[in-house]
Amino acid sequence: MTATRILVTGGAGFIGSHYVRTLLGPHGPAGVRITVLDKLTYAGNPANLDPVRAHPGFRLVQGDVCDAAVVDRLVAEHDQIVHFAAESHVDRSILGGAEFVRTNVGGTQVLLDAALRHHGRGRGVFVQVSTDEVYGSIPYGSWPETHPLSPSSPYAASKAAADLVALAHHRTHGLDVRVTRCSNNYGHHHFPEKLIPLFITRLLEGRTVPLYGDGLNVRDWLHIDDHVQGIELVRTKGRPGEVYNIGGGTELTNRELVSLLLEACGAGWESVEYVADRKGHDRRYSVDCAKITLELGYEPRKDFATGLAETVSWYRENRDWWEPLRQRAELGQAVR
Ligand code: NAD
Ligand code: TDX
Repeated sequence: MTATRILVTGGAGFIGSHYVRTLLGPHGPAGVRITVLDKLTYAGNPANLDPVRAHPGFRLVQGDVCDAAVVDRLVAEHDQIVHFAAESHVDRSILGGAEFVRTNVGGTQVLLDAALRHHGRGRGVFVQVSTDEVYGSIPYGSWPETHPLSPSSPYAASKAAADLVALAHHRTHGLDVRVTRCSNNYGHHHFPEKLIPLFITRLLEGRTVPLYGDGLNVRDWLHIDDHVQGIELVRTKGRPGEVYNIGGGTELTNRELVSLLLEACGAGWESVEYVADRKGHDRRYSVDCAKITLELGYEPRKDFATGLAETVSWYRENRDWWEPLRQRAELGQAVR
């Protein structure tokens, strides 16, 4: 059997590294070789890949997805692309959108150009890992994949633009592009700038946590195992040119989530500071997952209470991982 050679961009980040560890782990598919292309920005951490470093099918290349020469050489050597690399934090995009457009839109275009040259029509698979945030906010109900895009933050707008550019390469050139749009992920190795890891690490240090606005914004929290499961179904069984929502986690207001985090970390509501709201803060996200469920057999497996308890334990036991990241992670009041 010939190996499937997969180029994973952004594979040193939170979700990308979990994808790589899963595929090259004991329960991963046979015959897969993976090259990670990662710029190792503040969010990229080569230590996230330590468990697979000795795997014969693994390679890490430090490089930028906007660097056409590096991308061209790597795409030529691979059969498929799973594209995670992105600037991913909404608050940073409010401080400045340029890097988000450069990486998230420009980098995707560079990869698509190389895929056209080396894979072309009917060959290769290009999985564009996107987000539920491209749809904007929804007060009730859930978005199907056909819902018009209405992103609020510069981050979400850059992801929406990248999705459209990628899908256009399917329609125009027949490139096998498949887009996934997932809800909020949680789990271990999550950079401590996002709500769950920021709050856990601050509470473990006995500090206060900043809750934006009235704390009634709603998110659907999905464990990284289930996101990876969804991406794998799309990579291996999805259809070219299609978009697949991934979600079906646990829908909570931020206040409900914070209450669970306080309990898990042994802190009380006196540790919570209500701070000014995020600009353009989306009230609620909710994806309709009927398509991936019916077509590909997707079903989220990780129970939220178990997943959250495991996540808090991981941060308790892995201070060496997050303590050096604290300064890079905390943006302070500037973003609000
Ligand atoms: P992350 O910020 O933890 O990781 C991003 C990775 O991309 C890092 O390793 C970083 O070094 C790398 N990177 C950034 N710019 C690069 C460049 N120019 N060239 C090469 N590498 C570069 O992000 P994450 O949370 O793991 O998200 C991964 C993907 O999943 C993103 O595309 C994001 O939009 C999407 N997504 C995230 C979530 C979530 O809840 N975190 C939900 C849905 C979709
Ligand atoms: O300090 C905080 N206080 C707070 O109240 C932070 C960092 C966040 N929040 C709120 C804002 C959101 O309502 O918590 C909620 C979750 O915030 P984030 O963790 O920043 O996630 P979100 O903005 O929902 O975006 C995430 O999910 C979709 C990821 O960061 C994106 O990359 C992904 O596409």
